[in-house]
This record gives sequence, structure tokens and C-alpha cells, in this order.
Amino acid sequence: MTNASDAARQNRPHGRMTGGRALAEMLRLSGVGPMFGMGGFQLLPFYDALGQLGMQHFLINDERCGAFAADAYARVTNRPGICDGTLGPGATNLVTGLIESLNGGIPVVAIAGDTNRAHSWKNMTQECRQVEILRPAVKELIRVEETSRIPELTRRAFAVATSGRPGPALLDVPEDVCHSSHDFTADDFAIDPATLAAPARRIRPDRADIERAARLIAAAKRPLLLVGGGIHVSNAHAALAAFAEAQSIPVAHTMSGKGGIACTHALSVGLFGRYARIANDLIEASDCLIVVGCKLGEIATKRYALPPLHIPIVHLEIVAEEIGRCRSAAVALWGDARAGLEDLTAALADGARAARAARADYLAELPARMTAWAEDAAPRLNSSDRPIHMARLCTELNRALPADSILVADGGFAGHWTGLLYDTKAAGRHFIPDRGLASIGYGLPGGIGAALAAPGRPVVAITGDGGFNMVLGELETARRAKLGLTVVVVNNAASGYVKALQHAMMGGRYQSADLSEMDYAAVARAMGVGGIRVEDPGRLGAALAAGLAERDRPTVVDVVVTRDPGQMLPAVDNRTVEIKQGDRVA
Ligand SMILES: Cc1ncc(C[n+]2csc(CCOP(=O)(O)OP(=O)(O)O)c2C)c(N)n1
Ligand SMILES: [Mg+2]
Repeated sequence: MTNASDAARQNRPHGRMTGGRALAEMLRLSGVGPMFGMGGFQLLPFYDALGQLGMQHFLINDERCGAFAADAYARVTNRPGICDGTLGPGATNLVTGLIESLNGGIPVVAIAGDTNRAHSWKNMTQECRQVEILRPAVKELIRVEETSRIPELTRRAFAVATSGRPGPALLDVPEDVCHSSHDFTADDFAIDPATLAAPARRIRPDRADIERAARLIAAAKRPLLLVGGGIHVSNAHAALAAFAEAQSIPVAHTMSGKGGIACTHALSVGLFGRYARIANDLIEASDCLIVVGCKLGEIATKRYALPPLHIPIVHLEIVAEEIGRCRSAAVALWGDARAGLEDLTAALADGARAARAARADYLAELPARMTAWAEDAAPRLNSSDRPIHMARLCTELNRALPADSILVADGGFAGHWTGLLYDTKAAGRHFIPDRGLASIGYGLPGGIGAALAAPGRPVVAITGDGGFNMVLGELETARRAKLGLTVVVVNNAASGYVKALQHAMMGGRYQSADLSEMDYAAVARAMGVGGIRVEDPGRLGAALAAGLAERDRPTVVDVVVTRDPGQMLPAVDNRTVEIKQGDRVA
């Protein structure tokens, strides 16, 4: 046995302890970061052990937000985020957050307390059929029936969370399993280090398929890379840049794939799908699309209108059955994004110089197209309108946020506008939208998780006022955690996306779409954190700088943006679509 594994063994506990203690010990040995949850009777020994072991655990004010925070923590670190909820309502509150991680392929280990089995189904307080409710919300629900099996099943949870396409694993722990004691040996607490971060293991696409893809790409005059969130999960940034640069292939991204390469990289052509700068036009004109870590879902495809059917697709994806679900692939590459991109680069290496020469004119189009787009968008990007134009807010974020910062974006217009107009200045997870389930309410708790995952780095959460109202209580959590998090509230006094759709599709009949006029900066100040109200676009820069300068308390920057539902959508073309009954305008 090596010295390193000797040390690891010596670090392991042994002897009689509760199930809760054994669970906490396993999490300690797994090197987890801060955890998020709200206690109850069932998990009391677990909470007690966390305290005894000096582990970081944050009381959250809504378990859904704990799951959101764990999800964002995992996106920044690629290590499983940890969240917990107690029996019944605690467990059911986790559902929305866990589905975000499930759909987004994000590693999370969640823990739910369950009833004492001596009394189950006798109308115990908080009791419900939580296992059945939670099972479809996670990659695997692991019911723990024996205290002695806690270490084994915790190992299993990490393996499930980080392997293949990552996702949430949930340990459902009955009260008696958590409270009972067992004589454990040090060997019980073995850890597999390979399963502590995603991707746990890499699988390479079949070599013959790589050769077929390489032939298709080599023959293409206008190949285009379409990348999704899988680029981040696989940590494939360097491999993507190397492939794109060697072959002179531009890169378009989904909202989740932003930062696959820096938005400021010469080969980045921005967002594609529902909203786009120049990428959708490039898709239409392409002769070979290389789709990587992207499911080609509704938003990426403009509700399945893109890409045109005649363009061959090379689809590189970790979930085999995801390939061909929405669009057939000419070549299916089943495997890890980084490994597949490395293999494509190698397979095409001999012809790389010739390929770059042949595609010089193609690449020369990009700056010209981008400049034309920027000139058209300039009045909006530099608008001095009051209320403030969303494009101007994005411009100010681009100016204020340095390369190492993280912008967490909520489900409403906050995410769509920044998805289109925010520019990451470095490759990596610098932009975190919750596109797994696209719930509103992710912004603030996601910002908490990201800030704890990236201490010392600037973290800004941008959220709609509706999304902020949903989770306002977590401002108390952020204050208690002493986080220098900046929360930008897109204050349009509306459930804006709904109102914009009602404007476009229902003849301006607005139903349940308006919110009260609120001063969220004043609310923030009353909660003991910073609050700055901005009505003048000229003051946005200073407000963001003041927020970023706060190191140990959050700041809410309440930005008064347009209240005109005809001006809310990010792109002109989406307002001019011919709308049939039942269609969506955007
Ligand atoms: C939990 C949840 N409920 C409903 C929706 C549908 N929805 C999408 S955007 C939106 C408007 C949200 O309002 P706000 O957070 O203020 O964002 P805005 O669109 O005004 O920028 C709604 C209700 C959702 N995505 N998530
Ligand atoms: Mg709103």
C-alpha cells in the first residue's frame, strides 16, 4: 500500500457511531464543499456530526433554494453539490432544484430524511409518499435501509452523480437508520477518488465513427460547431479551442454552452437558437454541423425549426440515446466531449494546415457579419432610455465584470437577454443560467452557491423581479454567509415574459402579469444588506462597481427597466413572427 493511501486510511473513522455521523464522515472524506439545507428531527444526528466535524453547512430558507445553490456550486467546481431536506415538505421542496440538475447533467448528492420505519404510514407528521415524488426528479434514488450500509450507499451516490452524464443522486434516509448506531471499521469508509468530480470516467467515441466524422468535416467548406452545457461538464474547453483553431471552425453556443470558448474569442459567433446574433444565419449557410454536448432542444433549435434538414450533423454526446432524438445525425459519436474533440483533432491533424487555408474566406466573413450586427444593435446597446433598456444593462455588465467573474442568470428575461448579449471574457463556467428546468427563482440561490464555490471572485446574480420575489428570503442566507454577492434585479414590475407574450399573442389582454411597483433596494436595506436603486442608465456602472467592491455582504442593484411589453423581448425578429393560435412568439 502506498503512503498516500496509508494516509487516507488513517484519516478514516472507526468504532460505534450513528448513521448520521457515518454519513457526515463519508462527506468529509469525499472533500465536499459547503452544504445547504434545513434540519428536522430525522437528520438531527447528521447535523450534529457536521458541527462536531467542523464542516460548512448553511441553513437555507427554502430547500428548493438549497438544491439550486448546490447545483450552482457544482457547476463552478464540477464536484457534487450537497443539499438536504427533512421528511415530507423538506423533501418535496427539493424537487424543482433537483430536476434542474437532472436536466442540466449536474452532479449533486441530496439527502432526505424519511419516517421512522417503526411508525411509517400511521399518519406521522409531515409524512407523504416522498420516495415516489422524488424518484423521477433524480438520476437515482437510493433508499438506505441499514445503518451499516451508509458508507457503501454514499459511495454509490457519488458514483451515480459524477459518472456518465452527471446528475443528482438522492439518499433517502429513514429516521431510525440515521439515529441508530453501528460498529464501523475503517475499511467501511473507503472512498473512490475518481467519483468525487465530474466527469468521473471518460469514454472515447468508436474509432471508426471518428474516422467517418473526420472525413465529413474535412470535406466541409463551412463547418460550424454548436456547443452546449456538456462542454463545461466534460471540462472540454481547451480541447474545443484546440480543435476549432486547428480546423478554423467557428463556435456557436447555447445559453448553457456560453464560455465553451470565450465570447471574445475570434472564433466565437455567439448564441444560436431562439435568440442569436449571427449564428443562426451561419447555421443556415453551413454544410456540416458539429454538435457537442448539446441536446438540440426547443430553445437551441428555435422550436425545431433549426438546423435545416439537409445539413449533415456530427453529434458528439455522452448519452447515446440523446443522439437522433430531435435531429438525425449523419455520424453519431457516443462519448465524452473532451475525449471526442481530442480524437477529432488528432484524426484531422494531417490536413489541418490545408483546411485552415481553404477556410480563410469563410473565417473572414465572421468579423464583417459581427460588425454589421453590432452596428444594427448599437442604438439598443448604448441606449440612454429611461426606464433602462435591457441591452444597455447587458453592455454595462460587459464593462463591469472582469474575466474571472461569474454571472448567474435567472429564468426570465434576465437569462435570455444576457444569454444573447453578455460576453464571457475567458473560457469556462463564467455564465450560469438554469436552463435545465428554466425555473424562475434560481438567480439569488444560484448566486449564493457560485459565490461559495469561487471565493474571492466577483459573482453577480441577475434575476427578474418575479424570480426575486419567489426567493427573497435567501437574502437573509446571503447576509448570514457574509457573501459579497451582487444581485441585479431586472425590475419591470411584471411577470415580463408572460406579459410580452400576452402583448404579442393575446391582443394586449394582460392577465395576472403585473407586479407591484417595488423598491427592491429599500427592501434589501431593510434586510441589513446593501441596496442601490438605478433609474438612470448612466449610473449603472457605478452601482455595479459598488456591488463588486463589497467583500462580505450582498448588494441588491434594483434596475428599473422598460415596462412596455412591446419592448421586452430581446430580438426584433421574434416580435414580427406571424403567430398562429397555440404558437409561441419567441
Ligand atoms: C417556477 C416558474 N414558474 C413559471 C415560469 C414561467 N415563466 C417564464 S418567464 C416568467 C416571468 C417571470 O417574471 P420575472 O422573474 O419578473 O422575469 P421577467 O420575465 O419579468 O424578466 C414566467 C412566469 C417559470 N419559468 N418558472
Ligand atoms: Mg419581471
